[in-house]
Amino acid sequence: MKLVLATSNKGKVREIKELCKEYEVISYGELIEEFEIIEDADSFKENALIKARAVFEALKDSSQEYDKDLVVIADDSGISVDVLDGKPGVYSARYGGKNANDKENLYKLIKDIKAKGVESSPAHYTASIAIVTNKGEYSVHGWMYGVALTEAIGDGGFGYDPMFIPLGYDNTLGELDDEIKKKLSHRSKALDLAKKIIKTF
Ligand code: ITT
Repeated sequence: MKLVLATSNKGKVREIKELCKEYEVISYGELIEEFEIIEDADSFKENALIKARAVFEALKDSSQEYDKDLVVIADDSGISVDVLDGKPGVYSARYGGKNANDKENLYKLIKDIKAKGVESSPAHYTASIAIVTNKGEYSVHGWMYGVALTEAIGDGGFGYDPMFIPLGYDNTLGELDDEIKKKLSHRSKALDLAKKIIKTF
């Protein structure tokens, strides 16, 4: 079965391909030209559904790519920091400004935690995975808890990983092996649940 990913985030594509080796996984940009999707909901769940629906409809419109068993998957995710009352949360991708890149978002978050007068704060990642098919729509979630630091260490992973230490470890996801993140991550937990649904198709 082919799974089409409704994302243009290369870090997510790499991780989801790694985590779903039993399926043929392709990003929608390999099928049609990528387009802007406005994620204006206030929950991870709704934003993931917006992305999956938009790509499902776009593939349906581009008749040559459409088949009735099409399965589109979207991931909406982010980091929530306790000392910032859960920010940036659903705004994680735009925390450093509308067109901010991963590094700008990361350093803005470090600056804001420092401004609270602390060196670290409990934090967690959330991932909502939406699945859109002809048979219906489905949503699942996964979480990873840990500590957000006021420094970036290591260059593994992507996004906020260099400032995040998962619970039970002493190093950031920027330093830890990819295999460790694979076992612990919000994305892998949500995908484990998504696979239980996909298996029934
Ligand atoms: P798509 O919407 O195209 O999927 P995006 O990057 O805009 O790509 P989101 O709206 O879901 O994706 O934003 C997620 C943000 O949270 C983004 O800034 C990521 O870098 C960050 N993020 C999500 N999962 C992460 C992870 O596993 N490690 C580090 N940062 C992560």
